[in-house]
Amino acid sequence: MKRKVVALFLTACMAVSITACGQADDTNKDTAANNDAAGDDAAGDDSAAGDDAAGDDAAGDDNAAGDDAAGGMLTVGFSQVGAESDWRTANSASMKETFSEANGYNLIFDDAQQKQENQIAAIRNFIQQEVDYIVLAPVTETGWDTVLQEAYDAGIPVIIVDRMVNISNEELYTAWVGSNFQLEGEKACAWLDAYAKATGKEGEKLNIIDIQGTIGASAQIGRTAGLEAAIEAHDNWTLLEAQSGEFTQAKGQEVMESLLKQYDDIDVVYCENDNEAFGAIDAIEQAGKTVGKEIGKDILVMSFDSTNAGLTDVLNGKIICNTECNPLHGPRVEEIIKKLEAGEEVEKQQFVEEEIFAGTEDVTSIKVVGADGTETEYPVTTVTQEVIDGRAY
Ligand code: GYE
Repeated sequence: MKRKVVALFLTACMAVSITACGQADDTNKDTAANNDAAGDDAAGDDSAAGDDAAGDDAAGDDNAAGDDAAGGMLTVGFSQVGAESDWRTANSASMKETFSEANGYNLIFDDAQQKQENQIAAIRNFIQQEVDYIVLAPVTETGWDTVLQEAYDAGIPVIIVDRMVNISNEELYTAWVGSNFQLEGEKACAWLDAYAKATGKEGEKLNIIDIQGTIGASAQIGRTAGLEAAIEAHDNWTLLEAQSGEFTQAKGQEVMESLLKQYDDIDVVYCENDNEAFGAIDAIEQAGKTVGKEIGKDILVMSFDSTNAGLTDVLNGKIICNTECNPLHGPRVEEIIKKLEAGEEVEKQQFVEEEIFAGTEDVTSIKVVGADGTETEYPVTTVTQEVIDGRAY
């Protein structure tokens, strides 16, 4: 069984922890890796503006009058970013599984192929169809004011999931549920700091590469900010370069290949998701270098998400530290919708609890200092096959 992170992160707003309950997801890096690299989506549900090619929408069109009275079905329009990563595949599966017909929903699933313009078109289509709820997983934070105002004016509640929106009027969405991405970055860097100390390499110079996520996405903004703060705090840590790998394996590999030609003294590659890490590892090995655990000798690969394939690479010694990002948002969004249906108040923002995994036993826990100066301790789980088998994604 997996250990739950005990620490609860509190922001000025509030924090709610929700226990993940999920479904098995057996995607692996080979399937997810190549999906969005060329902008084409293997999942097949790449319909523009909500014509639910995934086949999981029985009632999208016959709900024009918002008639959830008919059979008590609720119509939910979900604008998904794309299918760029294993995380995203698990997230889509969670939403589809939760918002099934058997559970009383008509889900209109729209895959935007990582393009905001497709998401805006999908939301307009949902408004036209008079769906009961709009769920948006925004590709980037900015650019949502106009379309969310349109949804608001149409009286359709909008629930934001995963990444955040940055809008002038917070009233334009009803609730958000997702991860604290900056905390994820801070945890990863606290681990690296503790690992250097634990292995007697505290004062050694560390040359770091940041393979960033999609620029402007909350997951990129937070994880990059976590690293930048740690670099500021360590005189011996140098950021050689930060470049986007777009959260895909293909782009992660491409970026790493070019950086390996530029730098021959890379110590750490901080990949902002698992799929980028898979690509970076391939590039490093193809260049005749070794990924591993020894500072000063190997290239240490760090990652985020902790998907099944990501943790398998931790177990294999390829990724040294993997900070979890939990994609199982379906049940969380459903809980929000159920409360709204019952006329109950919902939290405006809900952060999910997450773990941190490592491929060594050198660091058993890390401490992160919050903005208010309080220190929180998080346990580090050493990855075993049992740990991997006990996880849902
Ligand atoms: O880490 C990455 C995905 O927004 C949290 O998006 C999500 C990120 C996740 O493509 O794998």
